[in-house]
Amino acid sequence: MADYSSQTFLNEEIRLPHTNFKIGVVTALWNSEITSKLKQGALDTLQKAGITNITVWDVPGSYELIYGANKLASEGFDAVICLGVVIQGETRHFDFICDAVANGIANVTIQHNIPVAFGLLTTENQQQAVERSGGKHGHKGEEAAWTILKLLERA
Ligand code: DLZ
Repeated sequence: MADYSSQTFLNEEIRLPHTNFKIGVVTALWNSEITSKLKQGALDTLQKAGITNITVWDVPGSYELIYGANKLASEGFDAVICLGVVIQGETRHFDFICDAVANGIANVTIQHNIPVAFGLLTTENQQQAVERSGGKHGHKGEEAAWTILKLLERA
């Protein structure tokens, strides 16, 4: 069975056809102490791969990632990385946001036929988010960027 643990999978070599891709990194400002780490990890990963044409766009909350991704996709970007953190609260807001973002981003990737990364942490608490933004459960910002690079091998 394939090993999907972060390390094994992220070490796989990326062979891009070129490095002139125009990539958008859209990041939610809600929970910015964590989303800023996700963004930095994504940017570092893209830069290590030689990508220089990167547009960074901070949007208010994760719900707005849908608009951000759709706007950049309609402007001709080759790929978009969406980053956000939604922490479960006492109301059903969590479910509505997570469902909307998952469906919204899926629609963008299908309608514009470009890779769009779903770098959305959906956690029960802040600690779980910390552990996934450079802690013991890896770095989901780096993974989101790696995912995009892997898909751009076929672009
Ligand atoms: C309103 C809201 C809440 C309660 N929680 C979060 C969250 O945990 N993470 C996040 O990124 N955004 C949250 N938001 C804001 C919404 O994503 C959105 O910005 C507002 O509902 C306005 O459209």
